[in-house]
Amino acid sequence: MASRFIICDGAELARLWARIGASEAEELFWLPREDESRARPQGFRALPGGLTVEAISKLEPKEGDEFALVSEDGPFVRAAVAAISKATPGAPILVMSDRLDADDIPDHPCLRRTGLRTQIRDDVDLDFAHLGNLRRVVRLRELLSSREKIGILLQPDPDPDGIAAGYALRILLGRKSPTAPLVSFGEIKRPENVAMVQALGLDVRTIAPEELDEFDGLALMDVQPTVFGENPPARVLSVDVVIDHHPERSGYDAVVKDIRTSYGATSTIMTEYLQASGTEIRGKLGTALLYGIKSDTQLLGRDTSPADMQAFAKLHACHSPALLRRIERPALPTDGLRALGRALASTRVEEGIHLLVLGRVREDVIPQVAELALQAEGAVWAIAAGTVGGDLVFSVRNVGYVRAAGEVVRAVVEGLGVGGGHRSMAKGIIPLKAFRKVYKRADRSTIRRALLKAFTKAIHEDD
Ligand SMILES: [Mn+2]
Repeated sequence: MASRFIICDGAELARLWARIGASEAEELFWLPREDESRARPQGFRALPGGLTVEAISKLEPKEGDEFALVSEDGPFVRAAVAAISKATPGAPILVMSDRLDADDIPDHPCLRRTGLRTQIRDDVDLDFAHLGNLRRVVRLRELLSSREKIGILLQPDPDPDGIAAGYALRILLGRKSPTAPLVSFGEIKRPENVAMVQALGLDVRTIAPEELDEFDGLALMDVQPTVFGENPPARVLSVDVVIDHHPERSGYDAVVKDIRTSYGATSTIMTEYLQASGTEIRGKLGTALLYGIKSDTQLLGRDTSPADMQAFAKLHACHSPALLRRIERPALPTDGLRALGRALASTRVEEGIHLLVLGRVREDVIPQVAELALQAEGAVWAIAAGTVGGDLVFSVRNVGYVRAAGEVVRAVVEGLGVGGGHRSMAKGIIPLKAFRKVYKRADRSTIRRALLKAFTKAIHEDD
């Protein structure tokens, strides 16, 4: 086993180390300072002859052994690094100090600098953060435990973050859906969100505001009361719980309120609650929260905080990859596959644009086909279009280093329909009526010609 030679500058630092305790691989040395007692700190040996090449050589360092220098004194560190370099060239050195300047640290090919007391400080702060979360969980449980039926209210057309956070609250309260249902004033519309609740076996009930009367407890997740229109129902202006990460609003009362605007997702707050209270995060819950964070932060891109990263890492270790795949890649219906087959039969990539027109399909097929289309050789842009109800719906993907997909789609639908998105993914909807007004017909070859022309123009507009 490789050794770690810990060399402390003076008895005070050595005693600090001794109180924390050493691991088996660590050999502890100390050099007495002139201004302090020469009494040997427990567990430490004196470095025979001081900070010299000979003294280091006597330790017989082997390949793989490491050194730590614990000191707040520049000359000490410089002398030690010089002696170690001579005795065992290139040996790894960790300098532990809170006060040294960069100038005090000599050049060395394998040296890392870290804090000393600040290391403990960070751990202590982290533990107090856990304790703060535990306190909130205790309050939540005290407040709600005696209630018969708690409504967990999400925003209208709930998104994955809200759904996951609401589900996490239910688990945290030790309840099941009959006594803590997820409810919303508007149904889930986006097909990928419908796929999420189906894969997870969750139910989000759409209710009218009057139906809130059946609950003797109300918690708002990923939303605040004044979001519900100009005149929100009175019942939501005075609630038990609000947990959210959107900008804080005024004009309502909540007994327990936890709003963290620096967080990328409410799912992150809930992950911290679960961890702090020692609640087991099983595959289904872990997957829901992971997907909630992923979708609200666009895979840890926009608006991501270190807390989101930590929660993501924690959840990644306890999610179900199979379940996540089912959410992100919902099963394709066979008629959707046939439409894809027809479109692929005559496919071509023109000037980096790969456009597939599918005809009438289920809406969730379209984004999946766009993902696939981007894999074609030479494709920089992929567009999948299909007819859903009375609309022409299309999904757009690009390789990421070109004009933002959202901007392109907004240019394409201008005056015809609605659309938008982000850097590398976007969606547009044009009512067939509006399309026919401009292009006379809405058959597949007309759609293909029209979209190709509009996209080619929009993509190159900035050049
Ligand atoms: Mn959110």
